[in-house]
Amino acid sequence: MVSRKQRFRTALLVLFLTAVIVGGVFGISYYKGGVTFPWQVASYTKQAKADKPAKNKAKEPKLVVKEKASKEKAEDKSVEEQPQEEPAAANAAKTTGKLGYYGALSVSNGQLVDANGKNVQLTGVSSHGINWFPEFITPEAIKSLRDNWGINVIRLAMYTSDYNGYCVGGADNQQALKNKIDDAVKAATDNEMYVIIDWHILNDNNPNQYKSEAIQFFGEMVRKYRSNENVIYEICNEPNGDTTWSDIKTYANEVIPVIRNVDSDAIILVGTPRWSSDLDAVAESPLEFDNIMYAFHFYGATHKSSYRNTLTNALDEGLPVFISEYGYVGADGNGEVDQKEAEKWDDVIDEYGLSSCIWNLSNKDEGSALIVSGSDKKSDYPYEDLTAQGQYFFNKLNNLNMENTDNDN
Ligand code: IDC
Repeated sequence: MVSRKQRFRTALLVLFLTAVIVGGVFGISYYKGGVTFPWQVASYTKQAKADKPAKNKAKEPKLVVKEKASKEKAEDKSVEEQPQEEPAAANAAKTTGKLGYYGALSVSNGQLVDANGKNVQLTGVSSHGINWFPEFITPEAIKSLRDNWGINVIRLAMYTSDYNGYCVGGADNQQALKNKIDDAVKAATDNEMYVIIDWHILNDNNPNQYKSEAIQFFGEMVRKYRSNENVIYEICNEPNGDTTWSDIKTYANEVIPVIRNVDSDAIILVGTPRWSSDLDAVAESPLEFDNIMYAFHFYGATHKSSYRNTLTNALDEGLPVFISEYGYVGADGNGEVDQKEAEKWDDVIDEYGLSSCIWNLSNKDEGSALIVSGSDKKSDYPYEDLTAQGQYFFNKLNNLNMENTDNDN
């Protein structure tokens, strides 16, 4: 028989064990956070309410950012699909290719040649005076001429005596001109182009007038650009008035050694009497330096067959000639393109593979400017912003570049 005392003890033990087991299970669960006791509900709800906006806050900006980002992307896409998204160059007139870059050049048998002795033809534009229209000679402008028109040479015309010229405008002006040249040489180099530094004498008709300035200037230039194989030095634009070839020789024989002492093989262009047109006098008594070319300039509406004969006679005699400046308009830089003469001149240039720079890259209101005077463009010119001479030149480049591209294939 089980006594009452024993039953009572057993019941107490069962109760105790149950309490231990139930308590243990709840304890562990509570510890792990898996059980919510009724007394906890109120505070949990409070906490949850407090947490929720916080969580939303943390999420919301993310969502907003995401939404914005994807919206922006959608907007980007719609812009991308529209052709005008490409900035300034979008409606620029572009030729079909680029003229070649040939590395270091030299003069051999009256021809400009590359390292393999192959004839090289440089075709490009001359600036107007960099002291006159500096805004047309920027790195962007030079790059756009290379990319859009495909030219492979740019001439930097720095007047010496006319309008803020190097020799008459003071020290600050000189520094500004040298800075302009430096930016342009760097841009030409970056874009694999040749660049001509032109000592643009004109109303100072005899180069000996500023000979010591020229010596100083070219000395400084050649020390700066001695390792630039693409830099060409033009030591006097257009001697004129009663300046003779003998005067020019005196000048050249002093200035050329200044360049040669530092850069023994740079190409040097030398202006010739009567606004760089008298090659007969030169052919009779050329300079005794290597890698020299003589400048010949023509303006088609003024200079016709007798001028062309002078040029072809000199070329036939083997004189190295560079057309460092020309126009299809009048010699005063104005008037209309003479279409018939332009074609005849171009035929000679093509036949002899001559290098040339057209005058001038500006929007001055004159026939020789390449850009119309109403245009505010300084690079990436649309075709309709080109003058008659500009359009004629652009069309010529397009044909040249097409030939160039064909030859490459
Ligand atoms: C002209 C410019 C003109 C400027 C003038 C200054 O086109 O805007 O007012 O010079 O005298 C040259 C010269 C070149 C001339 C050009 C046209 O090298 O400087 O530019 N020309 O006259 N030789 C023949 C013609």
